[in-house]
Amino acid sequence: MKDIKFAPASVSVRVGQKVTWTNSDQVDHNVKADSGASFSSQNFGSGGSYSFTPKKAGTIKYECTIHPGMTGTLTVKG
Ligand SMILES: [Cu+2]
Repeated sequence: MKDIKFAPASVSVRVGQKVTWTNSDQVDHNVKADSGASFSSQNFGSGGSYSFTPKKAGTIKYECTIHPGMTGTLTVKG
């Protein structure tokens, strides 16, 4: 998370591979799944992070609910 964006905004991982979002901005962010999974982090500040490990293949769309348009896509391959 950098410059009020997910960087990179698209990432591919394998089932069981842990994904960690780290906040490199000076403002709070969060991570909330919109489709394809169900997770929602607390807000966290600079240097904070949140991790999620996908259990099944598919496409997960997620966002930061604080910042409109701050969205990302996680492609999970089996
Ligand atoms: Cu944000």
